[in-house]
Amino acid sequence: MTRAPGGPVPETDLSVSAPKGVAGGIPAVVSSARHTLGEMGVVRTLRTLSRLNQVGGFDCPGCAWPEPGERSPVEFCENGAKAVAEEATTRRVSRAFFARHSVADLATLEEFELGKQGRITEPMWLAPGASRYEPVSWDHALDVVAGHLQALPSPGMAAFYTSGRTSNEAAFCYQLFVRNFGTNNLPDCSNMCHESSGAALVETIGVGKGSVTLDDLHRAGLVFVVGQNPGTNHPRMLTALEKAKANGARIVAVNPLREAGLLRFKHPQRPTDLLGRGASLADLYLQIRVNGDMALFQALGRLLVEADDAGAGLVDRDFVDLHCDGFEEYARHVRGLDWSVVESATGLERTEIEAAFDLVASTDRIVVCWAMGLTQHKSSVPTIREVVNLLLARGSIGRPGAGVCPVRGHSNVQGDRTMGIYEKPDAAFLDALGAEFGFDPPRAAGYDVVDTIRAMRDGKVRVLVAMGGNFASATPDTSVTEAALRSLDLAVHVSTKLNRSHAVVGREALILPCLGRTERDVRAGRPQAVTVEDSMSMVHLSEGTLPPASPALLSEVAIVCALARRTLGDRTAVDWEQLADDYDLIRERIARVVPGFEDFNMRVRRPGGFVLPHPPRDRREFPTPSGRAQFTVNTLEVLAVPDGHLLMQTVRSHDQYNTTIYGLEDRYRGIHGGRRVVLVHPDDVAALGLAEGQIVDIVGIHGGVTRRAAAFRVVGYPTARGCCATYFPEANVLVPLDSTAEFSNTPTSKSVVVRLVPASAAPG
Ligand SMILES: Nc1nc2c(c(=O)[nH]1)N[C@H]1C(S)=C(S)[C@@H](COP(=O)(O)OP(=O)(O)OC[C@H]3O[C@@H](n4cnc5c(=O)[nH]c(N)nc54)[C@H](O)[C@@H]3O)O[C@H]1N2
Ligand SMILES: Nc1nc2c(c(=O)[nH]1)N[C@H]1C(S)=C(S)[C@@H](COP(=O)(O)OP(=O)(O)OC[C@H]3O[C@@H](n4cnc5c(=O)[nH]c(N)nc54)[C@H](O)[C@@H]3O)O[C@H]1N2
Ligand code: SF4
Ligand SMILES: [Mo]
Repeated sequence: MTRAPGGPVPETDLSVSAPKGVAGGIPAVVSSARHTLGEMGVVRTLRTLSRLNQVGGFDCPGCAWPEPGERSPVEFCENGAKAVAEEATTRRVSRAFFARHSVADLATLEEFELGKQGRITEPMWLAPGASRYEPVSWDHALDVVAGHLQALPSPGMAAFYTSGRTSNEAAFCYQLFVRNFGTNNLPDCSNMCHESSGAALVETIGVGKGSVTLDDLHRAGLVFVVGQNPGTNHPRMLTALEKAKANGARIVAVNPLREAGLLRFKHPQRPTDLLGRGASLADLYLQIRVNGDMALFQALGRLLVEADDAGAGLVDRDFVDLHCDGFEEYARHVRGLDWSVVESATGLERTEIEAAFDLVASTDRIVVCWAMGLTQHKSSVPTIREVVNLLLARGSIGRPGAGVCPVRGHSNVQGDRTMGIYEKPDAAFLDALGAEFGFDPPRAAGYDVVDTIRAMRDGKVRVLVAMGGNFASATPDTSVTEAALRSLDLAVHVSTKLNRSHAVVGREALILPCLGRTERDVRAGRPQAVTVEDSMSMVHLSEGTLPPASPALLSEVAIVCALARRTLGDRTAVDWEQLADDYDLIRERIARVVPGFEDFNMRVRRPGGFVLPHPPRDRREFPTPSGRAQFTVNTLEVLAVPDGHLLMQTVRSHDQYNTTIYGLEDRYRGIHGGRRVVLVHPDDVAALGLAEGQIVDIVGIHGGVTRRAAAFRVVGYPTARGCCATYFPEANVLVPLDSTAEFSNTPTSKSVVVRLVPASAAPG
């Protein structure tokens, strides 16, 4: 299916069945087998999957969920198997393919088709004014990049994006190169992902990362899973939830959609499970309105404070007095909370919230897990602060079985930030970096993703270098972003597979093909391993075993070091060649710059690696300016959704990895053969005068600009009233660039006010 010249057309193969009530089971096994065997064949599949997530093997490129200490021989899920198959596929993009397809042609292909072409095997160059990519030598490619970067009037006219699969070693070298070049323009996928979590956690507990281990989750008394769809996006989390339940935990799901993975789970690798009904997961399912979570957590706070006022002793006074600031102001604020506002914001009955509160009151071993359903709203940072308020009041941070658990997406997104991929680095990090490498790093904050798009649009950024990812499709406001990308002098993509970003280019472009996680990385005759950090701050080794997809591939580390050497010339005191040839030397430098990495090379070679320090988790120490955890007062604002409109969220299907579309089966939600659907509550379908199955355009107005996504099929679906859901990235055209979260500048991909209008006769 290609993009039709007049715009998208309705998908004729699309069909809808009832949403599933259980995740995993035989369909998960069948689906992973179909994908892996189709891409890799039997021998390669067995050889590759047997090394996945094993000690001495490679880290799963799927998500950032941690591996348990004791590994089973099958330590991966359907999502992991698909992510591996996507990378370890035997298909290759040939020279002939690039010769056959002009860039304009590539831009008519769907992501699905671009990805399906297979691995990129050699550097490709789109010369100035050319219409097609042509193969070039690495030497030539490096000269092109260095030439452009050196010619810029100021280093700040380039931006250097990172997606979250990049290893610690590559990320560390990359930020070193960029800062040595002279800018902090280091936008990354985190800016669109968990930035809000980092901002809220740094402010309140002093560390921007989760405070729980897998063991804490297993020992919890109560687990909230808020704004997260683990059955699809972190499938092995279901095993942890199942274990927690077996140990007596209760689970509360908070989600506008009824997600199968939160209802019931059959372990796909446990034969006894495959025949049975599976384990039920959520004890309470709060089908909250989109963006209603801040009201929910304030309401839980109010019930807690009131019960405490009445002598229930539910506030952990010892902890609060010893470790926290601001409890009284917080308590005063939540006492004044208006229930009618809570009910309209959450769409929940007061009795439902009281039922959740009874669980909160029943244990102080509370873990709150969350993902994009909490982080991609205007009020995301205050919402997450509100989660922290509740946990602090119960003394549920720094206690076994309790804490905050932002569940990260990309497999090394957390590690990349630890390595300094950040547009607003702190002074201590820059001081250490400058001292170690003998230069003066730039101090001014750089551009994040949204500001990079603005700067490209306004002609202030002329060169974009992307270490992985798919900038064109992952970012908001597709039309604005694509126009900005088309205005560049040069775009450089270090990539494994083709995607839309390679087709939406300005004057000149380069695709630099790199090794993936699964592949052997040999430098100077010696095999190299890289390291990654998971969502629970465990750092461990990853070593690929497959022969590279092509002899011309270089590792990300080698590419970064070569770019740095060529670009910086004698402006750098760093021995880039040495670093590129021995990753142990990079780790030695990391150990001297990044706190928590002392004896890095030795400790990371222990089976399973090591865990980074986390003062709130380890010692109930809170490295905030006052040295205490902060309660906060957050003003509750309810998003105004005018009559006839819906609050739209964008989600991932079960058959995609971000902008990589594996297929058209969203099995758990019952959507088959297509993706241009909008999920709406059946009563809203009727109230809006629409019919299920009807084709509509989705229209949003923001800042006086109308945005339209054409030809979506209306599907009646169990979602909260007043809300609807579409898939990312098809709906990104509707997410306004200028609608971002306060304090984190994350695009509000989960709260877009839209109208559904009968499809126009001539779409587009
Ligand atoms: N298979 C697969 N795995 C992945 C990915 C993938 O694309 N495919 N992507 C990876 C990445 S980078 C990330 S960041 C994670 C993302 O993992 P998730 O955050 O689970 O991904 P989303 O599909 O964005 O799902 C958001 C969930 O939040 C709910 N939600 C939306 N708005 C609200 C709200 O206002 N309140 C509440 N309470 N809930 C809400 C949605 O209904 C949905 O269930 O997954 C990672 N893992
Ligand atoms: N509307 C909406 N927009 C969103 C979101 C949403 O929920 N809704 N989610 C946001 C989130 S959470 C995220 S994280 C971003 C994701 O944004 P990105 O990380 O930019 O996007 P991906 O689709 O994960 O990138 C896929 C590409 O990475 C390249 N790649 C894969 N593996 C490797 C590798 O090992 N090395 C290198 N160099 N390249 C590799 C391949 O070329 C592949 O095409 O999207 C954000 N955008
Ligand atoms: S849960 Fe995530 S890290 Fe684990 S195997 Fe599945 S995709 Fe890979
Ligand atoms: Mo993400």
